[in-house]
Amino acid sequence: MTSIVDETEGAEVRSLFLAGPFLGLLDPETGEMPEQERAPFDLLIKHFESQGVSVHNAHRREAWGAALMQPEECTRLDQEEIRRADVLVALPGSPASPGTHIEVGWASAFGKPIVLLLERDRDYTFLVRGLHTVATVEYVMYADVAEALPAVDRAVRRAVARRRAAGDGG
Ligand code: 5HM
Repeated sequence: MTSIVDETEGAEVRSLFLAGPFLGLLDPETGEMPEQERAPFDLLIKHFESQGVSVHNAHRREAWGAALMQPEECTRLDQEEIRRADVLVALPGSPASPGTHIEVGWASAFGKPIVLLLERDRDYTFLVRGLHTVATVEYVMYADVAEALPAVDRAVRRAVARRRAAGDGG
């Protein structure tokens, strides 16, 4: 009898931290993220929450720029939430989001599983491209975030399962 091994067995995900470019996307006139820049975050948040996953996202927390926190407030909060999360899902951004790169660094140092969403035909820094050599990383290459959702789900489950199989879920 053939047994089928489910590579995502044990990949229950209760919480995730969604990171991505923020300050660089604010409209200088309004101080808020324009609708089209919010869209991928909004979509991902709704998608994960519809599956019962608790999502921590600073863009939404800070009302898309309308309630921007001070550096002294958001830094500790973000680090605590990443420490608490089962997985970090990040859009490193191209051009690179400085804050997101710090968050990805924290997550890898904490041993968290990481899913990196990389837009096709864009440039990403060497340490993002090579992060899988030192951390549990799944990459999703996308042209359109909505179309990539099934691939994102698979990547999240795979990253979490791989990390747990390695003996540390964080
Ligand atoms: O450098 P940038 O703004 O692109 O950094 C974005 C990341 O830093 C987000 O993933 C968010 O979690 C965090 N951040 C935050 O929590 C950033 C800013 C502004 O830089 C903020 N709150 N006000």
